[in-house]
This record gives sequence, C-alpha cells and structure tokens, in this order.
Amino acid sequence: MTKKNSDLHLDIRGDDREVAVIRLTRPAKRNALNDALILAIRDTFDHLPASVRAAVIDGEGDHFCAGLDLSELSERDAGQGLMHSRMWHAALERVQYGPVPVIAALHGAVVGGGLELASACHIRVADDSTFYALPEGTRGIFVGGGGAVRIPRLIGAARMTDMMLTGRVYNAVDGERIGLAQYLVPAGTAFEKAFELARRIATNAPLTNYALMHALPRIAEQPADQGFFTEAMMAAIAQSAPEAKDRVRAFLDGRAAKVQKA
Ligand code: 1HE
Repeated sequence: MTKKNSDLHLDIRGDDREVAVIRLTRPAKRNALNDALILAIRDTFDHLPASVRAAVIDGEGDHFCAGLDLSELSERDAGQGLMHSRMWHAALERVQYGPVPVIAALHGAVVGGGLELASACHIRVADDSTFYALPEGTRGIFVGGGGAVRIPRLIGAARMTDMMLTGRVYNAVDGERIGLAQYLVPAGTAFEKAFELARRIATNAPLTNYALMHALPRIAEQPADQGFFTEAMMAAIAQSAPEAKDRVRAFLDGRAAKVQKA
C-alpha cells in the first residue's frame, strides 16, 4: 500500500505488511516541517493499518529534516504560537505513544524541530553524514515540539543548554557517543539498517513492544518505589499473555534462538 499525503509518503512493506515506511518528501525545503506536514504525521500515526507492527521514518534528499518551517513563523502572535507548539506536542505524542515502535533513519541535517521529531522516535539510526543542532537559540526562539522534555532525557540538560546557547553542532560520531542515536552506520545505509531493525521488532510479542513504548518511559519517570510497583504490574500482564507462554516454552524445548555473543 502506498499513500501520498502532501509532503509525506506512506508505504506499507514486509511479507505481512508489518512495517510502515513514512518518508518526509519535501527535499527542496530540506523537509522543513510546516503545519500541513506536522498534521500529516499526526494523521498517519492515527490511521496506520492494523497489520503494521513497526515503523521507519526518514527524509528524502540530502537531509533528514531542517526543523520548523521558518517561513510560517512570522505570521503568529503569542497565542497562536502557544497553540502551534501544542499542535506539535499532539503530533509527536502520536509518534512516541502511538501504536508501534518507530525507528528514525537519520542522515544530513537533524536540526531544530527535526531533532525534536527524531527524539520522539524509539530508536535512532544515524549514518555518517548526520549532524545535529538546535539553531533555535541563534534564531531568537525556543524549542516548541517537545524538545525541552525529550532531548535532555537523551543527552542531559547541560548538553542541550550548550547546543542552544552556543549553536554547537554535533557530528554523527559524537552524536552517537552522547546518546542522540543508538546506531551509527556508513553513509547511505541508515534506512536499510532501520528497516532491518523494524522487521526484527515486528516479530516481538505486541504486548512486549507496548510495554516498552508505554510502560518503560513512564516507569523511568516515577519515583523508584512506584516504578518497581508499575514494573511488577507490567511484568505480570506481559507474562500472562498466551504468546509469552508459547515463546518461553519454545526456548525450553530448544525451538527458539539462543542469545548470541556480540
Ligand atoms: C527552509 C528551512 C526551514 C531550509 N524553514 N525553509 N531550522 C533551522 O534554523 C535550519 C535552517 N536550515 C539550514 O540551516 C539549512 O537549510 C540546512 C543546513 C538544513 C541545509 O542546507 P542546504 O545548503 O542544503 O540548503 P539551503 O540552501 O539552506 O535551503 C534550501 C531551501 O530550503 C531554501 O529555500 P529556497 O526557496 O531558497 O530554495 C531554504 O530557505 C529552505 N529551508 N531550511 C524554511 N527550516 C516546534 S519549534 C521548532 C523550532 C525549530 O525547528 S527552529 C530551527 C529551524
């Protein structure tokens, strides 16, 4: 299945139509995110086909995403700016807390709102051409797409403060080192790696994927005592699923793969 929605392209792939490939297709503007594109992201995650178990998001052209479409910025007053930021929050919430894990395949510029979008994804695969920046500071504005919440959780508030105060740009190697991406791959191969990971993730028990997307980030924010309790509840629900029992039995019977040395 292929669907073209303005500057967003959705393709459903895999033998069981289990992977959604979502591509920003506005390369002439470096995939800058205007309102229509943000709303298209929201709507796409709201209406993924039921067969989909994992998603990949990437960008056409030389860059993943140049962030907020700055040409729309000057037209907003304070109230409209507030609503605009809340619209981004709602859309990126659908990415982080949507139906399936999302892998961002990064290359070129991952800047401003582009980094906010990437940070809402569950896994980031960056190729050697990737660079990260938060030029909001230089532009006299502030992050508004959830970056102030999500980015410090990846790299710490001190590093984000430095990026915004000084305009510091991280290259692909340093970005992986500080936690902006979990995978670093040769130039031109981020999509391939992300797709491979998506297919692998799609074979997990759906309840395990759900727990990792919806329970883990909440547990990580809870005080330890509450976190331990929530963890126990989630563990009990996950292991009571018939699929979990089948998978454990398969291992004990020698029918499932062992963990291989890295
Ligand atoms: C844009 C945008 C954009 C490019 N909004 N039009 N983001 C930024 O501050 C990053 C701004 N962009 C750049 O620094 C560079 O464009 C890139 C490093 C990403 C790419 O450079 P390059 O040399 O490949 O492309 P270019 O020549 O700069 O741009 C090509 C076209 O895309 C050009 O338009 P044209 O009509 O002259 O061809 C650019 O104007 C256009 N373009 N980026 C609008 N961002 C929820 S709050 C989030 C707040 C933010 O994200 S602030 C950070 C915004």
